[in-house]
Amino acid sequence: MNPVAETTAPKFPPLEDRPIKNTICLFDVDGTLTPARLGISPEMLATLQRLREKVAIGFVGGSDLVKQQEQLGVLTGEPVTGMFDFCFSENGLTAYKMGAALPSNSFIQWLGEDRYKELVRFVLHYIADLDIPVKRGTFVEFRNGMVNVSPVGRNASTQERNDYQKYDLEHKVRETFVEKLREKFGHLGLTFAIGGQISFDVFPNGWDKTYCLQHLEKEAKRPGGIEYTTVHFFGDKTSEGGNDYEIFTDPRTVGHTVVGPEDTMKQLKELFGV
Ligand code: M1P
Repeated sequence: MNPVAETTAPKFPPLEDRPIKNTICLFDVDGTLTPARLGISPEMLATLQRLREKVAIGFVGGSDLVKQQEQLGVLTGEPVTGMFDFCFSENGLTAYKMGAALPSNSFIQWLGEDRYKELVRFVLHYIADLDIPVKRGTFVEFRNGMVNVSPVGRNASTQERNDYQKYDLEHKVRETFVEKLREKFGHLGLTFAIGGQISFDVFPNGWDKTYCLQHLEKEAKRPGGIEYTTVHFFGDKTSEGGNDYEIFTDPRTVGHTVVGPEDTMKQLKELFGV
């Protein structure tokens, strides 16, 4: 299913007619709406549909739209851009509002080819020299808005991911790697964020999840646009160093820490009765 395919007629009230019109709920994806890298559950889907009757909803994830489509659209096959009012892939560098694309940005444009090559050369040498129990493939994933680096490789199976995560926690592989990168490349204005199970993300300072908030600010300035005076954010990696930390602590949001999708649903029930 093409995630940007035209969506069917809206089943939800237009944004300006939502009962709690100036409120939006933004969700991290992995560990918040879905188990890490897995699909959304029918219960979560139904909860989001009930919530969307009341407030605007959006997701903000580090992965690209194709991966979010796989995870969030798995049950219905519906384009994910039709399932949420706002879709912020790659932290909002690729963004959609009501199924229509908003202006995008890119990492390589910002960094330039030469500095990018220097970074990748260092990363691949470092991984080649790492002695860890298992290595698979795709150690560097080049994305529109960031580079994702994984010592075990993104081709690891679910079991290999879980095993690596345990190993990493004990041996601080990613933590040490990131410290080295900060020393060597910190002057370029890059952020290194450990978010998921097996990797970390590298992107320009400020291109964390707070990046997506500028789309909401632009929406408020648009003639007839809605000003979201309350922006709830739900995420599972909200501690310092986690990839939800910046948006969670941003003064423009009301942050909620969740321990997994079940907890997200529990908190939504308490807050909005859905
Ligand atoms: O959303 C959290 C992270 O999810 C994935 O991480 P991992 O593969 O390590 O579990 C990646 O998509 C990463 O970019 C993202 O930050």
